[in-house]
Amino acid sequence: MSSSPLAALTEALASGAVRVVDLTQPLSESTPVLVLPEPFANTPGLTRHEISRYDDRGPAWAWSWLEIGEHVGTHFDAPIHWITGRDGDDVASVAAERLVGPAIVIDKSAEVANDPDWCLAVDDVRAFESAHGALPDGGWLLLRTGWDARAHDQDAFLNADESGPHTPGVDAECARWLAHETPIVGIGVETVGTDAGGAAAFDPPFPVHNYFLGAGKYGLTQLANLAELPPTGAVIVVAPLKLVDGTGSPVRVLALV
Ligand code: 23J
Ligand code: MN
Repeated sequence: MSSSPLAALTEALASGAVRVVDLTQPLSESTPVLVLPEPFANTPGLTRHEISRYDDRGPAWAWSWLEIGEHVGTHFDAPIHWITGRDGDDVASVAAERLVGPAIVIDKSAEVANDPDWCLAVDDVRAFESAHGALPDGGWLLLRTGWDARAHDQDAFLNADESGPHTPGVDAECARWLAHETPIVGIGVETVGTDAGGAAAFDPPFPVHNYFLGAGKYGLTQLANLAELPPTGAVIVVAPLKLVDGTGSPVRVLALV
């Protein structure tokens, strides 16, 4: 028998009783990026600049330097990303304890298959709580929508037409309630941003960003493999770069299941 919780975890990892699920999408030059409408500025995706490749510039080594936006691919939104959180934490200031915690998964992929503009409402979360228990203190709400299946294709991922992008998210009242009246520390989604594609027209605009970051909470985007997680009981490890004054960062997110 194990004498400590971490020894028990080590044994469980070795035996396969606990598995590690990678919730991170691959990061490459073809990773989809957010496109905001005029007149807003947009982020570049990833560009790699080669320094050497086992050649004259470095005979025994290969390395590159990166050009990339803070908010590209599977990434973390820090409070200072939004004006409502401007006096809050930058990425480097986020306490490590806030980056490891319980995750609950609300699966609305069937609803989203019928309506790409579908948004999570307070009643959906209440129904989840009735079935599975209260949202966990210090935890993360992960919204499964099936949108990860589109993550290899920018056009399918953004799903835009004449009226703008059509991707699922969270309605304004639910965003306010989750941020201000529940003990979770963050929300994670499979889409390009934590807000729905139509959220520029919500009141307030981009309510997940507005309320979560304003409350000192966090966002995670472009998650993968949420289908492998149970509704409750997983633990996630969220590891953004410790980027000083960063508003966000590409992140590796791992789940223990
Ligand atoms: C800036 C403005 C609007 C949005 C976003 C960024 C993001 O989704 C992001 O990556 O934080 S919606
Ligand atoms: Mn972001």
